[in-house]
Amino acid sequence: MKRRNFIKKASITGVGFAVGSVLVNCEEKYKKKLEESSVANATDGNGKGSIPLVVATWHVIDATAKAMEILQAGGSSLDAVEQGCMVEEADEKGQSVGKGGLPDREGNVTLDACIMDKNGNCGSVVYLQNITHAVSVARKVMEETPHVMLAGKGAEQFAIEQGFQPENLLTETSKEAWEKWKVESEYKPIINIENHDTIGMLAIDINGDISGACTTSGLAYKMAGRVGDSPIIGSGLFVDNEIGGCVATGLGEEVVKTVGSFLVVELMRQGKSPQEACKEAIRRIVNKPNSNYKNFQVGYIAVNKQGETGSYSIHQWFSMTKFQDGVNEQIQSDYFNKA
Ligand code: SD4
Repeated sequence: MKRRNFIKKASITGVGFAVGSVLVNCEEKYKKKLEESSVANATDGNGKGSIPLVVATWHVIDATAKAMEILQAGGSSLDAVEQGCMVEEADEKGQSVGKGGLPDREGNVTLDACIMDKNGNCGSVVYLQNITHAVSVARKVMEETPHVMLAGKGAEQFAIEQGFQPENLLTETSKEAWEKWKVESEYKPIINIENHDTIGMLAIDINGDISGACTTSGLAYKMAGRVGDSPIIGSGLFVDNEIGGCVATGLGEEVVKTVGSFLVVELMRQGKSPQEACKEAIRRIVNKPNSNYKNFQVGYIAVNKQGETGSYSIHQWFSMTKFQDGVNEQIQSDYFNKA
């Protein structure tokens, strides 16, 4: 097949989540994890709570534990979300974040990340290669440059200048998965469950200040050059220290089209609880004319200034990890598609 046709075909299936197989896979993988965890049912939101508090997308108790360690020692929410996300970035077994992330269809691991602080400052990197801790580079962009976002080679060069060590992010396992994908699925990519493991994290420190971060290798086998929602402030992440914060996971294109995280924070500003706000943001996606939401997943988690939390997704098996009041637990998200 000619390359042009390959791109066209692959982009249809490669950017969407193949719902049948994905949801089956989701069920197997996350059901097991959820069963193993202490699970609270989140159908009515996740209630009030105290600060400090940290929440993150999916099942990442080591990451939330690290973040809470910092918060309990009196550290800032900004340090907490950065270091919490770094735990997942460094974990080679996680094939959707940092080192070991699944590559694009040309075999390149490209990372997207962003961070936002209590003052509304933010930094972001897109299409970053060869640097494991994309979230830390995003923080450096925020703190050391007059810019908000750096991309590609420029971002990599900046990271190296800042002392980050370049390394090959394509592990043997991810390389093998990519090679298998090329052989078996050249014209019809199979969407792997690992596509769902972007980590987005929100924290409130003992001063009541909110920060957030998000980091991912994006969709596996994406087109070269593709950037998702995760590094886009307002889409993958938004924090307003007066109101609350939100992070997104799932099919980034759909999150970008609805500016999802900003929407959730604005809905909380108008009086909705984090749970109601996440639900409404999902409703905006599924209620679009001709929405093919049955074929993809999107999930949001949110916190408000009072330390209430919420999470909501299109399909079942999205979960949030929450560390609050001494309990670090995985919470199954409520979801739209109950049919
Ligand atoms: C993206 N939103 O690149 C990310 C993927 C993701 O869990 O969230 N995976 O579109």
